[in-house]
Amino acid sequence: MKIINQKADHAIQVEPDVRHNWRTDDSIALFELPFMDLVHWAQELHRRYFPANEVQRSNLLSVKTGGCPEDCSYCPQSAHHQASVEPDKLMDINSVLAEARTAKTGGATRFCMGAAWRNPKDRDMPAMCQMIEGVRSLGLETCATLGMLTPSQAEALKNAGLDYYNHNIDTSEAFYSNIITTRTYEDRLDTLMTVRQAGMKVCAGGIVGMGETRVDRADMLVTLANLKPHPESVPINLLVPVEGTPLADTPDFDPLEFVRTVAIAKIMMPSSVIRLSAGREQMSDEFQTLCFLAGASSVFVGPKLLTTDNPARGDDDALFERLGLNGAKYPGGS
Ligand code: SAM
Ligand code: DTB
Ligand code: SF4
Repeated sequence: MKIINQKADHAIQVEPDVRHNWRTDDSIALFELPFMDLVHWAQELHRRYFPANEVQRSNLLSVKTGGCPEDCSYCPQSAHHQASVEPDKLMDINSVLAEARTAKTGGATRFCMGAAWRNPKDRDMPAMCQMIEGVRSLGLETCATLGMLTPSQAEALKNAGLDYYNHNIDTSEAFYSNIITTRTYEDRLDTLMTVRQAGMKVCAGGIVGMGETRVDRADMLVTLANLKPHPESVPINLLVPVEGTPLADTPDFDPLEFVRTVAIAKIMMPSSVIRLSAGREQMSDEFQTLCFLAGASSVFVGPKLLTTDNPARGDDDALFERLGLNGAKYPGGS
């Protein structure tokens, strides 16, 4: 076993790269590594599995907004909170497809449809399946995040051509009840298993900066990294504090600790795509760049996430150009 952490007593197993026997101690030892060693290791692993200078772009659309019966304390769409999101009904298919066309023109390769549901009702399924079929026929990969699923709903989505299903564990099991009380951690893991059994790719991650401890972040990553197989896609969200939600006044999170979390997600799940998800609007270009260096290789593009702001397309294009990402020519300096 190669010892990576020279300062700590705990030796970190480094081979094989992809494994499912992570312990909290391992994850904490990673958090304690010198920043440069950690980011260097994450970047090295990233390059073993993915092209070095490519960042995949997904586009999010809220197809059913607000009025959600769940009480997730970070979420402006919960009916339990007083955020200014107006509840809306399920969008019609033509409007969804118009958004998908715009997303494709803007360079997105995947289109993710989100709904503020605890779970879809069976009567919503035909419309959802039509949307998925329509988006797929435009040549985009499809993703949906609709809450908990029954096995037959998962199968219907798979048959409609859904490539990815997003369902986050959000935080550690220990911290979870501080954030959500209307469904359990176990419910979340069950949904992930249902998605996997239906043969779809799994997108599962969490949120950083909700007042959790480093041990909670370490534990959240252990839970994700011990899923077998690993989720193909792992979104790491920085909390977007929204007025009217219980987490509105949460203090700003340390950017370097966020970058560490991204790097550790990459080290623990090197063959998975780590997505730098919510929170980019609050980040500087330099902060985002450090996340890419730490192995994040996907972002949400377009001016809105579900209900909150995301960087304008032009700003993202300019950053991609400055970094020479996705074949952009590195511009001459002025
Ligand atoms: N209702 C479905 C569910 O919760 O599974 C799907 C949509 S829900 C908005 C998708 C994910 O967005 C949540 O699990 C959470 O990780 C993330 N999210 C929601 N609000 C957020 C916020 N204010 N900041 C960061 N991430 C957020
Ligand atoms: C994920 O992990 N983050 C995205 C997506 N999956 C669905 C959602 C972020 C939502 C941020 C708050 C909002 O815009 O309402
Ligand atoms: Fe509802 Fe999803 Fe928001 Fe929770 S995160 S309140 S389930 S929309």
